[in-house]
Amino acid sequence: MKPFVAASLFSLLPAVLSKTVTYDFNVTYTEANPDGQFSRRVIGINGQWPIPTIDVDKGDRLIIHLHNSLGDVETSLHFHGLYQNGTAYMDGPAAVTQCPLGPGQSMTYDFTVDQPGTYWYHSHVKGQYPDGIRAPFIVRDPKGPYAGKYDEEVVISLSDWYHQENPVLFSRFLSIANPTGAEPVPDSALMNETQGLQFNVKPGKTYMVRMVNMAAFAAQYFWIEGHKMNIIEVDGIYTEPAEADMIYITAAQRYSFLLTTRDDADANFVMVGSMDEDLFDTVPDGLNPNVTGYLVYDAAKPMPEPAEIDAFEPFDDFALVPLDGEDLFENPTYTFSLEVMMDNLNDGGNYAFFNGITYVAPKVPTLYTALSAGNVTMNPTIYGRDTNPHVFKHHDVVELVVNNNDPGKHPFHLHGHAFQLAYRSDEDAGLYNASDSSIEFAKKPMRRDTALIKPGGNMVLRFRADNPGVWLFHCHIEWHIQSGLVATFIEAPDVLQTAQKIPQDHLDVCMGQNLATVGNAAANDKNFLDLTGQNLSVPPIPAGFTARGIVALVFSIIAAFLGLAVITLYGSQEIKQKRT
Ligand SMILES: *[C@@H]1O[C@H](CO)[C@@H](O)[C@H](O)[C@H]1NC(C)=O
Ligand SMILES: *[C@@H]1O[C@H](CO)[C@@H](O)[C@H](O)[C@H]1NC(C)=O
Ligand SMILES: *[C@@H]1O[C@H](CO)[C@@H](O)[C@H](O)[C@H]1NC(C)=O
Ligand SMILES: *[C@@H]1O[C@H](CO)[C@@H](O)[C@H](O)[C@H]1NC(C)=O
Ligand SMILES: *[C@@H]1O[C@H](CO)[C@@H](O)[C@H](O)[C@H]1NC(C)=O
Ligand SMILES: *[C@@H]1O[C@H](CO)[C@@H](O)[C@H](O)[C@H]1NC(C)=O
Ligand SMILES: *[C@@H]1O[C@H](CO)[C@@H](O)[C@H](O)[C@H]1NC(C)=O
Ligand SMILES: [Cu+2]
Repeated sequence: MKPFVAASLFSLLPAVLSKTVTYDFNVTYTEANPDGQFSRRVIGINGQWPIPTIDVDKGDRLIIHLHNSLGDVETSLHFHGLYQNGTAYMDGPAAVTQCPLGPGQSMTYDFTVDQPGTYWYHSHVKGQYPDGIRAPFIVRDPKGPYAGKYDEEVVISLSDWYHQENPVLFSRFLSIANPTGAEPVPDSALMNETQGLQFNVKPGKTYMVRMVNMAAFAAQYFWIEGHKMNIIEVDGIYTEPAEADMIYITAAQRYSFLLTTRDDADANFVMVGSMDEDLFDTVPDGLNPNVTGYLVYDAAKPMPEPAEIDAFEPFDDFALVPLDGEDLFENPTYTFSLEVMMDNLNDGGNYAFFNGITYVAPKVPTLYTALSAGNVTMNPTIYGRDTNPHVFKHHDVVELVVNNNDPGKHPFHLHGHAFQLAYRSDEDAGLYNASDSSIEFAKKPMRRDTALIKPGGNMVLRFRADNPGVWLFHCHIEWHIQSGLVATFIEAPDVLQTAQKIPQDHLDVCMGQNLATVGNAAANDKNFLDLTGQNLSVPPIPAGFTARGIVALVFSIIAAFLGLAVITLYGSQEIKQKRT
């Protein structure tokens, strides 16, 4: 589908030509079979899947008219990695910066894109994008630092794929029948939402490959046999060139690299994406973690098989240096830590927590609370206990320590910013120790919007609170969003009140569903400090019962039903416990 494009001249800047790019997106169900194994219902746009890649130039205004024709469920769009500086209400997460778009409703996203790079967009209603509503979002930069260093640009996405729809998998995942919180394992890996992708290249050319991982869950190792990748951008930030044989790209991360082709067209080469099986509690029999594509020099020649590899040794993104050479921000003015853990609540489900809080959406979108709260807007209480609110003052230098008390890997994402990854520990380093003088921060840290924390490790992120708005911080494994690994950062809400106003059509979305647009997290607009009736999580397991007890109980019930054969089977599969 061709977007409607209207050129317009900024009258004050006659030298700059910017344009308006308009899309009409009608969200509909359709059918697809991207791995060739199973045809299923997917969420598409205008009856198509994969959904369109958004393609704009830096400086363009983007207008998306979104209509929800799903009939039974809500939707929304989030533009992953865009700062939405001055337009916080266009960020998209439901119950955070807008009400969810109900069946039959319409709304418009309208903002200027003033940052170059490789992004993606997806629904930010819990659990929805794995069912298909996800695509790259490219912001070209004809005057950028690497312009002229390559002949062509090309997008390649990676993703994972489930044969079952998310609501079905989710009800099994977060239930007493799954006390260890084992995440559903994808059925296959995809490249550009398909398998066997052919990328036609010419010899002796340089391509800028923009790679996006749009997975629900799986990180992938990626490599191209016989070729090197020269990394120049991560998550919208240009880097000094860095040569890599293999990259590791978590859900939601992006890498752009220059790929220089060989001088002859004597053979074709494989491109391999391989899902990181460490993420899976058990690897189902017959799972193929790989997706193969081809660098096609000559379509008449054979498409080769991938070679076996001994070990995955990807490039370490901590070693990247931003091209602008920005120094580590010094002297943080707001320091805090988030402790990651998983535990069972009283319904037996295995939830995810930051500092003992598992996220529950408020009754009023948090941004709307900030704008309606008058002089109590800086008080975190009004945003509700289980939105896990943290309020920053304008221009705070924020230092966020994340301690991973969980044996899993998590790709953490911050909306509204690219943070500096000041420090990242090795696996099992334990809690971050600020007084340990052997810990060295990066002097010119890589900035990105999604970073992997290692199992049992920690990391230190810094950013400046120079973008008033309400920004989520969450794990980008969709299962963990759904089980609550989300915190809400409310940045300079006092400044926000004087600078930003919610568009009427966004307010109408709430009103059309009788949802409040003012008030605290409990929708109380008379007394913002009274949170009576706020949405809260399932309560903890009563004292005397332990999570381990529940696990034991459930397994003994299963055993009683299914007999000894099952116990033997589980025992031999080596189930990784989420916690001890
Ligand atoms: C959206 O698509 C549905 C299904 O094809 C169609 O019935 C409906 O008229 C479309 N709505 C808009 C606003 O385009
Ligand atoms: C991958 O898909 C995108 C559209 O999403 C397309 O622009 C691109 O050319 C495809 N890549 C290759 C190598 O075909
Ligand atoms: C996945 O690809 C790697 C690299 O080619 C290979 O070593 C491994 O055996 C493959 N796994 C499967 C199940 O095909
Ligand atoms: C919060 O409360 C409202 C109103 O009672 C309810 O409709 C909504 O589903 C609740 N949301 C969550 C996430 O519990
Ligand atoms: C906040 O505003 C309320 C009502 O607008 C007023 O009564 C109160 O004194 C104000 N509090 C402060 C600390 O300014
Ligand atoms: C933190 O580091 C300091 C300095 O090396 C050390 O004395 C202290 O024991 C460490 N604390 C913990 C909890 O490991
Ligand atoms: C937002 O814009 C202001 C200038 O209007 C700038 O100072 C600030 O750095 C920007 N923040 C981000 C995250 O882009
Ligand atoms: Cu996670």
